[in-house]
Amino acid sequence: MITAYKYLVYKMWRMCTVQRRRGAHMFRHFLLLAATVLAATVSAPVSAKELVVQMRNKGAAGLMVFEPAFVSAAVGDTVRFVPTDPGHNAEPIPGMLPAGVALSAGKMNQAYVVKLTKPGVYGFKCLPHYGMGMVALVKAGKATPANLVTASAVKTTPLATKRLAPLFAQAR
Ligand SMILES: [Cu+2]
Repeated sequence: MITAYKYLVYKMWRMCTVQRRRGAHMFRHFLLLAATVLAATVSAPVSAKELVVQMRNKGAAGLMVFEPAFVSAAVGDTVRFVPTDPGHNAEPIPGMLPAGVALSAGKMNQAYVVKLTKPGVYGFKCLPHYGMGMVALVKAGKATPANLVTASAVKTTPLATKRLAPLFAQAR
């Protein structure tokens, strides 16, 4: 009888120990998971995106187009102009960049990558087809661009002006 009682106590104690160990084990797992999630949240800020604009001979808007012609991005994002069709380049339209931003011109038939370092609107043209209205507008940041008024006042070719109007309207 005493032996049986002892055995029962021992058994209960064992069960408690196992439960406690399991509990500690689970708790450690939980801590590790929590730490991992926290680390991922803290060390990985909203990752910067790369937005692609194609340079094409023909698109939905007609002949000689950047597609899409309007890009809404975040500061820190990158825009990559890719030469889908040959015979194009991308370069900034003078007077259509945020204050303090200077960009070189892209080369013919080559990808042109622009990092959006400041908020505002960035206007681009294809040099050979500027007269045909091959232009693109990039907006960086959510707010109404500080350089929207000055950028939209820049004199461009008649067809570029025509295509830029709805793009500036989207940038507001
Ligand atoms: Cu072109």
